[in-house]
Amino acid sequence: MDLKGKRVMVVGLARTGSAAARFLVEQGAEVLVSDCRNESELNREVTALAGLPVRCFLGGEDPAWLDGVELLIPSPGVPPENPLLQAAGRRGIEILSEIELAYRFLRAPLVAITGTNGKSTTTALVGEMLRAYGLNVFVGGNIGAPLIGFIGGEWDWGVVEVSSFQLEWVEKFQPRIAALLNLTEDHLDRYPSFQAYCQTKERIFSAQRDSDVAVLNRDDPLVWSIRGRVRSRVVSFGWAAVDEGVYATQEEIIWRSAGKEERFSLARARIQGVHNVENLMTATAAAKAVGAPAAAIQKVVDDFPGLEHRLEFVRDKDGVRYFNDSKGTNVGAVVKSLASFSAPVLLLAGGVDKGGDYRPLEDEIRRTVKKLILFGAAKEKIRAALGHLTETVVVESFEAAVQEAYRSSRPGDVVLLSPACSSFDMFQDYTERGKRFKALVQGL
Ligand code: UMA
Repeated sequence: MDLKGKRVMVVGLARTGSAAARFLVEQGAEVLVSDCRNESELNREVTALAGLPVRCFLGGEDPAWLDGVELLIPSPGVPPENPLLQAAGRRGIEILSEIELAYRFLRAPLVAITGTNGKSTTTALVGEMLRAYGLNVFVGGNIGAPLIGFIGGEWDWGVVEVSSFQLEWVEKFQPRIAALLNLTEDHLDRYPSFQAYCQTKERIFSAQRDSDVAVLNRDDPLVWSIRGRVRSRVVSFGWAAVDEGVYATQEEIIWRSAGKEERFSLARARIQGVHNVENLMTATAAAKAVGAPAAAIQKVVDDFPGLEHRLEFVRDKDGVRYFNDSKGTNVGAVVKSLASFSAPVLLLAGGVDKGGDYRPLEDEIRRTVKKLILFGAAKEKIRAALGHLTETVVVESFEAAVQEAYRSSRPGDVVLLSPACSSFDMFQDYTERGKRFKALVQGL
């Protein structure tokens, strides 16, 4: 793909847009960047581009900015209804996601991981397994580091977390190994239906060929139904024993292929919970498809400490354990997080509602939540859906939620921030929310 002299517009000037603009300048493109926020809100990002031949169009979305543009690169957070994307579509301007653009220039083969939940943990696990194998590996994508930033490196493999947003504008993106963990409701504020969201996720497999591998979850009917539609070789994982693929018991993960078998003990694993065994099964399937030896996989099963903001233990204060699960931004994630506890839980939830249904939480709330503490824009909607199931309070601020949990907890309880919502009403993103929670908890 030759970008020299091509007029390219990048839409959105945050992590993805900044990295894409830099890369396009290096390639000799004529680079335009737009963002609906104005210059005062984007001070840091604009300053970082100072000195580069980039023209910025800020504080709106005017289709006239597209005159002469031949290629448009939307940031993942920019929805298809965005006026610039709509106008570009009408004018026949090519639109490619940043992962598609990056893919065309990266020389390393890719392991790509998607799913509603567990994808960051699984991506990190695969990266660690391949490093333990001795490979030179990068780990990027939706996990926080745009793929485009890794172009030019001498990588043996890349491990990429991929979101549905990033899959909206892919064409040739062809991971050598692609995994789909699970599909539950998420981002229904962006997609017209759950089916549309699932179809977008499935695009991770669309350019694969028969020499590639698709890792699919046998226990998730929607994911498993994809097996008939992929061209690649299917490697499956799930809880029931199989002769080909990966399965697990409470004690170990078992990998079987063409009469060979390897067993990985879970006895020393630091990450706990049913969902983490599923993440480990996926990671094992992917790492074995790359060729990692058993010792490299077992080392990571034993040592991996878990990710920040994902069921992260914060502290024990007066016999009450506090956990930061700020990355629990959808109902399915919170169901799995609650399932990890047997102690009474005080659950802090709320933020921006994503248009889904809160009722899948009912059973876990009845089983383990002794108090529901609700904050943010969605608090009344969640109270209406779940408030009758346990003691429920609505508070006016995030700080008040932590104080309420502190006052109402008793030794042996768990205080869990697992919001089931996105954070944008109060925070820049879930990481800022998680860090604020940890600071408040440390201050108790
Ligand atoms: N903007 C516009 N017009 C719009 C919408 C947004 O100009 O219509 C501008 C905003 O003003 C802002 C910029 O676009 O300046 C934001 O772009 P972005 O939201 O894509 O932000 P990035 O920092 O580039 O982060 C993106 C991913 N964000 C989203 O998908 C929302 C990050 O995933 C990812 O880590 C990063 O690229 C690197 O690949 C975050 C996320 O929340 C973690 N992902 C969702 C999830 O995991 O559920 C999908």
